[in-house]
Order: sequence, then C-alpha cells, then structure tokens
Amino acid sequence: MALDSGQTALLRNEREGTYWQPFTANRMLRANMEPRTMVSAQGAYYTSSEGVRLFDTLSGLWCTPLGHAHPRIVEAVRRQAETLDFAPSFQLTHPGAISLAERIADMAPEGMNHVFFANSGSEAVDTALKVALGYHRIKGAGNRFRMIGRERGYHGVGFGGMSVGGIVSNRKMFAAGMMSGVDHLRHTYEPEHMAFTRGQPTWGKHRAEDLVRLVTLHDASTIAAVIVEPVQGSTGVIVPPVGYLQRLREICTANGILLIFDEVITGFGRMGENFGAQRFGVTPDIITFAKAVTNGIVPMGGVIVTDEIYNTFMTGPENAIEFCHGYTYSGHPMAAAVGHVVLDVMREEGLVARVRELEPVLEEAIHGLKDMDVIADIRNIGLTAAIDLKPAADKPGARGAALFEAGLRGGLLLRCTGDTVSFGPPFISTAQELRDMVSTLRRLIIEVCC
Ligand code: PXG
Ligand code: PLP
Repeated sequence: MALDSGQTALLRNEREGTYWQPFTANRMLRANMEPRTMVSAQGAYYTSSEGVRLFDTLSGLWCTPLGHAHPRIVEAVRRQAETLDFAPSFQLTHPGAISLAERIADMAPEGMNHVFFANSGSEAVDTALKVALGYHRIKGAGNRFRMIGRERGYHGVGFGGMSVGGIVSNRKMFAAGMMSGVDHLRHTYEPEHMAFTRGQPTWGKHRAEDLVRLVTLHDASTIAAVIVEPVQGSTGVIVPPVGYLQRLREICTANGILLIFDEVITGFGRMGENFGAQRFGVTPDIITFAKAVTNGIVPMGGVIVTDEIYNTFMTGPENAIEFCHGYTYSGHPMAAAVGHVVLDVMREEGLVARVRELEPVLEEAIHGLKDMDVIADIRNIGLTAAIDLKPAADKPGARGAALFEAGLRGGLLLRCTGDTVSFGPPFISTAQELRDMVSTLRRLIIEVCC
C-alpha cells in the first residue's frame, strides 16, 4: 500500500530527525514516538495516538487554564480569521489590540496602565529588559546597565532572558553570548528549612539581603533592574518566603532600581489573583506575561509598565518613535481576539475565584503524599504544586523519567524535570479530578519508584 505524505514524513523524521524539537532528547523521542504523540485535546484531557486519555496536569506547558477546544475560543478564532487576520502594528493599529491592552491594564496593579505586546514569554522578557535600559537612559542614567536575576530563575531563551536566568543547563552552552553586567541573587529554596511547607515558607526573607550585597558591590548607579518570578515555576514551584518580595521591593525603591516580576506563569489567575503581584501584595515596575493570556491557543506575550515608565518614554519630538522595539506579530489580531474571549470566560465563569477554591483542595491532596518515603518535598501555592522524588542511587532523574512514562500509559500527562514533578492543572478542573490526579499519582509512584 502506498504511504501518504504524512506517513512518509513520519518515517523520514524517525530516520533523520527532520523535525528538530525544542528542549527534547530528540533521538530518544524518535525511537519512542508512542505513546508520546498527542493527537487531540478536549477540556482538561489530551488523547495520545495510543488512544489513552490523559489528564493535563500542567495545563499544556502552564498555558491552557481554560482547557482545550473551548467552543468560544474556537469560534473567536474562526470569526477573527474571517474579519481581520493580520494588521501591522508598526504605525497602524486595530481595535482588538487597543481594547485588550485596556482590559489587561485594568486587571494589573494600580498605576500599571500601559501594555506592550510580544508573542512569547521570552520576547516579553527581552522587551522588559530593553524597557529598563531605555528608561534609565532617557532619565540620563545610561550607566545603569546591570541586570540582576536569580539562581534557578527561568526567563525564557532569548539572549537577555538566558543571561538573567539561573538554570545552568540552559546557560553553559551559550556562555559566550551572555549579556554583560548580569549578576544573580541566590535562590530561596533550602529544603532543610522549608520541606513540606504549605504555601509560603516562613524561612528565607533574609535572602533578599543578597540584593543589598550586590548593590554594595556594583553600586546602585550601575544597576538597571532586578528580575524575578514571584514563584519560580520552571524549576519546580519555588514559593517566595513570607516578606521576601516585599523586601526586594524596598531595596529596589531605595536604590532607584526597577523591579520586574516575570509573571509568565503566575499571571492571569494561577495565584488566585489576576497577578502574583496582587497575591503577594507587592507592586513591581514591570510585569511580563504570556501563556494564559490567550489560553495558549494563539501565542501572545507582553509587558505591563507603570505610568512613570511610560511617561518617561513619551517625551522628545512628537513624530519620533519613542521605543525602537517590536515584533511583526506584536498585538496580532488573532491573539487579541482570543485574549478577549479568555478574559470574558475567566470573568463570567469566575475562574480566578475558582482557583482560590481549588487551592486548598490541591494542597490537601498533594500533601497527602507526605507519608511516601520516596518523596523528599511537597510544595504548593495557588493552583500550582510540585513534589521532589528522592533520586535513585547513582541515577538522578531516572525516577522522574520512569514516572513520566508510567503516566502516559496510566492517564496522566506529567511534567517531570529531573526528579521533580510540577503541577499546574486547568482552572476548569473539578475538585474530584484533582483528588483523582493525586491518587493516580500515588499508584504510579508505587508502581515505578518503590
Ligand atoms: N518567563 C517565565 C517565568 C517562564 O515560565 C518564559 C519566561 C518563557 O516563555 P516562552 O513563551 O518563551 O516559552 C517562561 C516559560 C515548564 C515550562 O515545564 C516552563 C516554561 C516554558 C516551557 C515549559 O516549567 N516557562
Ligand atoms: N529577520 C528578518 C530578516 C526580518 O525581516 C524580521 C522582521 O521583519 C525579523 C528577523 C524579525 O521578525 P519578527 O518581527 O517576527 O520578530
């Protein structure tokens, strides 16, 4: 029987790796396409090519809180494609982007009223770093060029985000391309002081004093911005200690340093508030967002800045471009249309409040695994959680990998990084689904790790 072009492509890919996949062990994946091929998704579930229905424990890659194939999103995509499928955003505009910016500004902390669109978290971060440099330069402080990131931070894969990021494996291959003048705070995760904490640890506020040390070392007059995730997502839900973010804010304010919250994961409801800034009661100068703003359906990211930053840029000749930055697809009409529906659904269905209701359910369920000897730590905040498996002797990561495989056959699409398993279930999950997720997890851990 003749192969169709899809089958031919699959065979060629298996042999040659035509499709070079991101953050993937490509050769291993090509040798094991089953059961790792997803063929459809509905609500909180994927279906794999083996026909297994998988609960979406991380909302895609933290990006689909409303679930998949939401009828109103499907309809919005169709309608927008028919009406205005693309419009340049350089020196032109369209209604959807303007009104979406307004809605996002209304959701943001007070005084943060200006939105610049990008298409991903990585682009949002690079945009934020450029805003910070431009802001200081316009203010006559062009010598403020340093950026301070944090160990274990993930800020995407652009040169800027990589440089301020703190994940060694994402940095070492590209060390020659690092931005100059970047330094890092220590991370706040010390399991001997906080293992099995529910919500925010009480230990660790003093780690913010690292910033005082860096200000003393480099002098405040050379530092442009500090960038942190309110909760470190990628490296396994590292929850900020009580008072830590407040203290960073104080030190930044005292030293004229901009504070950037990278809310690519924490933004748009996952913390039970619109943004992590509101959950933790700390207002930064810049917020980056992406992922959930469009439920991951059409890529979108962006930054929200304070009136002070925006007004600083809006000076000089009226006909001049104030910020020479932007992407072909900034404020894309398709993304803007989806963003509107996502915010409509979140409001009408009270999904941010629902996160607050589900938070204790997830907390109770996941901490119920504490009795398992193989588990070294369990953490949670908002609708996120993580567990650390004790690494198998001489084989770090093996337990996580085995659990991931078991999940694919046992009904859970898991996000395992090394021996850490992170959870960010859809906001539309029921309490029962969260409890079932954890009981399935217990069964799978017993099966492959004990
Ligand atoms: N900042 C933060 C805080 C992120 O979490 C990015 C920037 C980059 O976004 P883009 O859209 O360029 O990927 C992220 C992305 C995981 C996982 O499994 C996390 C991310 C992406 C993929 C997987 O934790 N975070
Ligand atoms: N490279 C080339 C040759 C381009 O012409 C452009 C945009 O016009 C880009 C890169 C940047 O692409 P984007 O605006 O999609 O980020």
